[in-house]
Amino acid sequence: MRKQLKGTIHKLFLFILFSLVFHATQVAADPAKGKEIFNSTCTSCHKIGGKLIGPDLAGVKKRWSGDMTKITAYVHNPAKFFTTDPYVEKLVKDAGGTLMAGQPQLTDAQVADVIEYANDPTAGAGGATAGGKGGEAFMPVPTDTSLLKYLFIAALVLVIFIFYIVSRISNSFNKNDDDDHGFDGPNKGITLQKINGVMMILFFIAFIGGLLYECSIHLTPHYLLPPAASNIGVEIERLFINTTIVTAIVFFITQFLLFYYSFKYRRKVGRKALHYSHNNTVEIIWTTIPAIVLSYLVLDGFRVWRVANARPDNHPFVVEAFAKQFQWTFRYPGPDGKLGNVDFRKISADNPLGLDFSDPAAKDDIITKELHLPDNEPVEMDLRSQDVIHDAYLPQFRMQLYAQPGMHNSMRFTPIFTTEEMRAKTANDKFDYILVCNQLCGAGHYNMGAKVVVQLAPELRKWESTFKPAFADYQAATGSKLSASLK
Ligand code: HEC
Ligand SMILES: [Cu+2]
Repeated sequence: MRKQLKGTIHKLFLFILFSLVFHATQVAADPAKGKEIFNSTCTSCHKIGGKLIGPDLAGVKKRWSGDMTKITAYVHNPAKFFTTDPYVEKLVKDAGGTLMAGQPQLTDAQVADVIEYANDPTAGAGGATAGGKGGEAFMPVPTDTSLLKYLFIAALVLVIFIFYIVSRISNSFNKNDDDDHGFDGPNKGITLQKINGVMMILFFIAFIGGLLYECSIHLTPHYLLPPAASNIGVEIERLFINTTIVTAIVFFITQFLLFYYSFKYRRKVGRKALHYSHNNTVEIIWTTIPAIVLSYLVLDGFRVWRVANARPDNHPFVVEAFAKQFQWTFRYPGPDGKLGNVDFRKISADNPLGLDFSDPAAKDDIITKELHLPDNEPVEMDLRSQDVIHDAYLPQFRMQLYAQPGMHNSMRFTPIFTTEEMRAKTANDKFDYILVCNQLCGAGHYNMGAKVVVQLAPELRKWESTFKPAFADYQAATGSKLSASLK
């Protein structure tokens, strides 16, 4: 009996202890940890103190009546709430129809940390301003879409108008079939054929005039990219310009002939079409010239393709760009010059790139939010994606390659101007190279970019040395979690 009672009391005691510990881990949300998770995982869509792709999270706890179980379930799997919870449905609607990406890799405690921080970023986080660098919109957030509506209405009016004109024209053809002004009318006065012919010429003049006007505005340094900033980029630009010149010449000649002949050979009473069946000289000319020009363009392109894809054994500077909705993260190999192994199954809030720390080469890798490249050194940029297809586009370098889930793509090029040099070239001391996503990857696509800096190798090493290895952060994070649960 006594023994039984003792056992029961023992169990009761253990139960109370467990619930206390459980409760403690529940309550002791750590906003400082939350800030880190927020910056690494949520800033691609959330900004505290403003709307980005998702809503402003400040004061979020109150909106969910402090129900952490529900918030946690939502953050883990938002889709579950979309059709059942009117509040979430409204959130989704306000976010332009985007459902939040689920974050199942976060533990309950981590969600509590991050919500604690996001709910009130000033509490316990040393008065930090929300979001830090990652929370800033890379591109300005479009807020006013009313113009689109007007464009849509204008397009609709235009379509109706075109239908109206077409029906009028076909009516007038029907009516004029036999009368004086129709198809077979007299060859004097204003005939439909003359109107059509003159309109062809007028259209051509207006069209070419508009085109030249457009070029005079947009083919100016303000809108064009600055000179190509990589060795491959210079070649690609040359290919691009050659092709543009050739096609532009052909375009002007053919368009001019199209409209001019429509005018010149408009129907006239008494004029018969000439039956002209064959001319060998003409055939030879318009076969050989395009053949030669096209062969040149293709072979030149092929040569550049081979250079761009060559893998000379010249020990390139290696960096990895990691893509996920909607941000870029970069990884440098650290002192050993070797990127460590990765495994997508190791991706977690504490290890956002999924580094495999059992590989010694991974232990000194560093993770950054800016892409720094050495000047005049061959660079190999490896690309990875966590979720969907993204596209690493470096416009000033004229380089672009897909980042695909499950694939390791890489591109090689040599930057040829430092950021400073480019600032001088563009006479713009605020100039910065950028990396942007060039594949429509979701609602936050427009915001998926990063700053790129090209600098001399010693400066770059100095910049690299300001970062702790990712492993140190990982150890600190997992270690402190361990000690927190022991407390
Ligand atoms: C891919 C973009 C994206 C990411 C990344 C993201 N969210 Fe969201 N979040 C959204 C959108 C969009 C909404 C609006 C509701 C919806 O669409 O589900 C939302 C809504 C929320 C809400 C409800 C807000 C309210 O006002 O009630 C919470 C809480 C939330 N997110 C937390 C997080 C946390 C924590 C993270 C990081 C671990 C995160 N989100 C990462 C896009 C994102
Ligand atoms: Cu993208």
